[in-house]
Amino acid sequence: MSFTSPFPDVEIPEVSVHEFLFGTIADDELGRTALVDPKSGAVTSYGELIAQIDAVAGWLASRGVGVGDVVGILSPNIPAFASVFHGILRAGATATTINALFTASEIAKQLRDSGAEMLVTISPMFEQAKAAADEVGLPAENLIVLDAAGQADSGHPNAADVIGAGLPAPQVSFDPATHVAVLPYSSGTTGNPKGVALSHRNLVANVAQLKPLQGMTPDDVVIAVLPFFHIYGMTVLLNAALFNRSSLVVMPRFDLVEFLENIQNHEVTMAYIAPPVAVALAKHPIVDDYDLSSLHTMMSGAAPLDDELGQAVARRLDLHMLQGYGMSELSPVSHLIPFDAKALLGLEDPPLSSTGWPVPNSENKIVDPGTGDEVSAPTEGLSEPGELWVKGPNVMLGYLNNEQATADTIDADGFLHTGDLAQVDPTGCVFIVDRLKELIKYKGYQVPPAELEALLLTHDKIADAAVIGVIDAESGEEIPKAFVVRQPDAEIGEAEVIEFVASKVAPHKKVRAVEFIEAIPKSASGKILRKDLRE
Ligand code: 4UU
Repeated sequence: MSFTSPFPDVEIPEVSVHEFLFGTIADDELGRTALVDPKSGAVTSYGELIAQIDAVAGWLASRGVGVGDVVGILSPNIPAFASVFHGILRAGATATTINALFTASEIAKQLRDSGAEMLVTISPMFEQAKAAADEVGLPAENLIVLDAAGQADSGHPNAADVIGAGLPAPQVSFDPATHVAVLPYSSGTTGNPKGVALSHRNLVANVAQLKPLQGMTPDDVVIAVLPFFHIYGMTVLLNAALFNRSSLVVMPRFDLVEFLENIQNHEVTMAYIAPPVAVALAKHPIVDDYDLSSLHTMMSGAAPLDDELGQAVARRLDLHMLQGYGMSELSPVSHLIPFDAKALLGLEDPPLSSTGWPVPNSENKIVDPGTGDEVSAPTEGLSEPGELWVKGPNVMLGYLNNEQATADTIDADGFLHTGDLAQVDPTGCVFIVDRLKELIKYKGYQVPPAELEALLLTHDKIADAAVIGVIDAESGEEIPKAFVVRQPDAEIGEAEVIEFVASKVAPHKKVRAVEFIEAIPKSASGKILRKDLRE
């Protein structure tokens, strides 16, 4: 079946991200709070943020960075992330956002693949950043360490150099429909992580598509604990909240006590989370010690939310719980339970096991992966399951320098094949029921099996290996599990395999279970038969 969004189309202006977010800002909005740093209490107003963005863009331009250049950002959520990220886009350059937990070699891989000539980081990440910069040959003046004061002789520029100089933003021109604004990395349906080329139009479109569904207003205070470097935080927190003139309470990492304190102390009204946070909120006794009554809406995404769990959070915190579905390649949001289904669609809220309806200006198909035929529309209950295909202005331009992977993912009619299995009800509400693709998600973060398999094969006691996602019996969460074939006569146990991988990759990519087998099941063409492993 093929169906369109039940929401009216929205207008998507043909402008840059900067023009879209700030081009029409009113004088009386400049004094409003854009960003709060709860640790220091520092507040950045919209006016200050815009001035900082201009300064970053001006400094980059003075260094010859503009259209066609790529700048990496390696940082957890801090207020300056917003100025640097939007400064890069304002200068006409492309931002590649790097997972703040990455090891030096993972960082270097992304810098090299994206062609980044500059890297912006902060001092707690200096060691990895420097090692990666050295590995790809970036000179000291191209590694910016924002909070490194008094390091004049290190040769690394800092925030005072970059923002303090107050250089005027350059005039740049590019086509928002085709110019790459950001390059987050995703492994997509198969293989290694690839640069996801998202245009200015993609990012503008997704904020515009979300606008009528999110219900975010200038009175909202939004807690920004999901990382800005991942597409969920980038669009739904950073861009959408700034567009709506809301305030962001910026947290560098998740800590339950700090999360609860910040909600209470800053009277946070909206929270965007991934399912592991919902588990803590539903179960931890300490939650009762805080006044969280300011919260009116919470939305979960990035991995499946259990219906019971979602309802338990809604009851305990007395808030409206919603779910969204997205993918880096979709800028990312393609489906959402809106904040007011009754007013927008005349419908009751669907169960929290659903991810809601296609966002405005988009079209979906549900296709049987075996036959390639569209499944039939249900008259009642749910349709047969099939692969979810999405078409709309938020579909990426393609994977960077990878025409084959792009062609395998976006078909000739413009539909992006998500690799997720979905069912749909008669109103067009979508339920994600399984994942067809290789991708594993650990706490909402991507774990690309191909990368771990390649790493395992470098161990001299391992003859062959395959990695799949399994549900951990204790936590109920998906974890990466390795199937390992030992070299003849080699002795290697579970602990050694786990430690080996852990020493080389970011913590979320750790293998968390190991099973030794005689041979990895493979097809005639040599593809790992993941279904057989699962069974
Ligand atoms: C079951 O995780 C993301 C984006 C998530 C997102 C963003 C904004 C969710 C809601 C929102 O409003 O992107 P990626 O690229 O890291 O991972 C994409 C994959 C999907 O293909 C799917 O397998 O993450 C999984 N996924 C989900 N699965 C994402 N959201 C969901 C969900 N239920 N709600």
